[in-house]
Amino acid sequence: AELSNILRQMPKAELHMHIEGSLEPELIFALAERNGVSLKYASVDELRRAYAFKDLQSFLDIYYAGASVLLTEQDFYDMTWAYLQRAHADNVRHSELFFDPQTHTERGVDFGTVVNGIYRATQDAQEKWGLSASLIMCFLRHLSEEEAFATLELALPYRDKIIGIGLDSSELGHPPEKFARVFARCKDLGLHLVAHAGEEGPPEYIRTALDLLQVERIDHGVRCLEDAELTQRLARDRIPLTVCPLSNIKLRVFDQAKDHNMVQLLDAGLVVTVNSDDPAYFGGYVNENFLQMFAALPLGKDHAYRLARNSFEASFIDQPTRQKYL
Ligand code: ES4
Ligand code: ZN
Repeated sequence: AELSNILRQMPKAELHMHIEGSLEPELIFALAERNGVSLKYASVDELRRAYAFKDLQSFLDIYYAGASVLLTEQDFYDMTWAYLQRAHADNVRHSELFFDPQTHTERGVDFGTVVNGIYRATQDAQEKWGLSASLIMCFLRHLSEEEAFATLELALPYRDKIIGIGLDSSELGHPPEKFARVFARCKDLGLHLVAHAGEEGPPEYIRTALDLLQVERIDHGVRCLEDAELTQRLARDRIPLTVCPLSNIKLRVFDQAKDHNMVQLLDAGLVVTVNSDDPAYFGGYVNENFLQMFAALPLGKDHAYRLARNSFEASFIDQPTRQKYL
């Protein structure tokens, strides 16, 4: 079969996707209208034209502005349902969704409104397609440790709807150790742990995420190759990297698809997975990430199979279910 068809059709898991990053400009405008929220962009086209990023921060500023239209449980449902339809079309069988509660609670939106809306959409996807989806709550690293602890308190009544904890937003200047105590508390609660590290930040942040936060996966992690000892450790301990190729190009971590270090990461024996990060902002959902990487780099059928297998191995699906996919 044609490689592009294999990539599209193979069952896969998506492990690094910010649900607020799946808000398409059309839905942003529809929700703004429905909720009477005013945007500083006059039209869908004007908003889309603003999607020219020079680095992570320039993206985050627009991403938080986009999320400001989300107010009701139905808004969170509609956003999540739109993503799950796209994921299903890409043959995603399991998805682990990041959400950023602080982006919403800071605007006066109730924590339960956020979780209940997202969660109800995941239940409908399970029922309709057998697509399983679980939620990973992220702390915004530009906010304080105290604010992360307060957010964890808000989450406790919804503990059974959340499988894990992540760390996202501005990486430089906000090293993992800032959140060591709150991550330790989350570990005691039996939550899975992940963190963004080594996207714009140095390999040192990957090491401290492992040693001080005790994370099980690294989100991005592409800068690990600058440190040979760290790379060997990630390979030996089979710590997965949730790599987001189109994100890396849009945020200027790499200039072009052909410059991405995906092949070197795979050759180093790392458990690499392919993910869409913020698909509405970075030019495509998970299959588009696969297609563009495989078009630009010397990758073939065996790599496709390995990346799909890695996505299930690296997932937090319960062990018996995971075994079915491996
Ligand atoms: C993010 Cl690409 C990326 N990095 C860090 N934080 C984020 N939140 C949403 N997308
Ligand atoms: Zn991310």
